[in-house]
Amino acid sequence: MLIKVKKASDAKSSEITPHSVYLDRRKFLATAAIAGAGVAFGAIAPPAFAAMTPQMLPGVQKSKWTLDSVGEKMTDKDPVTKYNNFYEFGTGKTDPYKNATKFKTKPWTLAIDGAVEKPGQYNLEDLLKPHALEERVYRMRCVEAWSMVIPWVGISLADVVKRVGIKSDAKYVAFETLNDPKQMPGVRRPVLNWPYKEGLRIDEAMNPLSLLAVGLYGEEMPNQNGAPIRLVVPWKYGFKSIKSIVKMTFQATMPATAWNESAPQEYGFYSNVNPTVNHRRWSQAKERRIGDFLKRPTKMFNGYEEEVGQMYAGMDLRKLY
Ligand SMILES: Nc1nc2c(c(=O)[nH]1)N[C@H]1C(S)=C(S)[C@@H](COP(=O)(O)O)O[C@H]1N2
Ligand SMILES: [Mo]
Repeated sequence: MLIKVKKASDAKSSEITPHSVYLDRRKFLATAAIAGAGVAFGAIAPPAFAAMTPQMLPGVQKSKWTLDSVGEKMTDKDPVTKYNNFYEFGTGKTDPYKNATKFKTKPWTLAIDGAVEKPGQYNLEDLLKPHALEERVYRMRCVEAWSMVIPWVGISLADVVKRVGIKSDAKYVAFETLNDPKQMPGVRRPVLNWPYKEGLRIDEAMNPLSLLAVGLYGEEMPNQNGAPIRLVVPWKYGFKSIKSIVKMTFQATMPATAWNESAPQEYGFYSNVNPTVNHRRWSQAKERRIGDFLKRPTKMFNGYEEEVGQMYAGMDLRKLY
């Protein structure tokens, strides 16, 4: 469970960082109980914020990551789209759903630069056109110890990397989110060192699990989930899965990440889900699947050890957290 060191009212705004924001325990339990009882999550958001009818994505193919392969229940679409972390639109869990309704994501330009054969300002639609979209059902685990099972739609990050052709000194890839104070009320305050930044080692980026997602539940990505394109790396804590990406830079050095800059002793570069390494302020041994009442044990690499474990062989994951 989250442990708050101080009351929110005690903290200066400069100290309020996303994962240390106060989460009222009773409110959280009540929400979990409501979800457990099968009552729509929509009850917590006024109908005025109801999004426009979502667009179905055409030609989505099945992948090997199906609901059967996960072997668990899918999380209802309501909590997936109404209980979010997207600090650019506010630090409350329902803020992104409420504040991102007018976010403009078309047209969208993705800059790809650094150690690549074909750098450029790519129009997102053109970049995606040659690739078939596939559905992948992944378990997602937030560092705040809640989790969900989400049917993403997207393409392998590796496919995009191969298309732009990386050079031999591309050891890492850095990602950046849009930083637009006009559209994103959250970036008007220095909650994080904007723009939101993330990074992967190049072998992590090339791992077949790494997904550039453009939708969920067969539909276009809702703004609050990181439209029009966001990363999904399900063996890492949720904050690695950076939303609304405008830039990918291939480079020789380990990229700075927003969370590491904000609290280096709590958030490292790797951030692999690891039940044996606690967060500085709470245990990571268990998680609450949204919709369940009881917690369940967290699995090493969020249950994806077979697919990703080899990349970390010989590394001290206590130090390289
Ligand atoms: N740009 C950006 N990306 C972000 C975040 C954010 O605040 N800003 N929050 C992260 C965190 S902490 C989590 S748990 C996931 C949540 O993704 P979801 O809302 O689609 O479940 O997004 C991640 N990506
Ligand atoms: Mo998270």
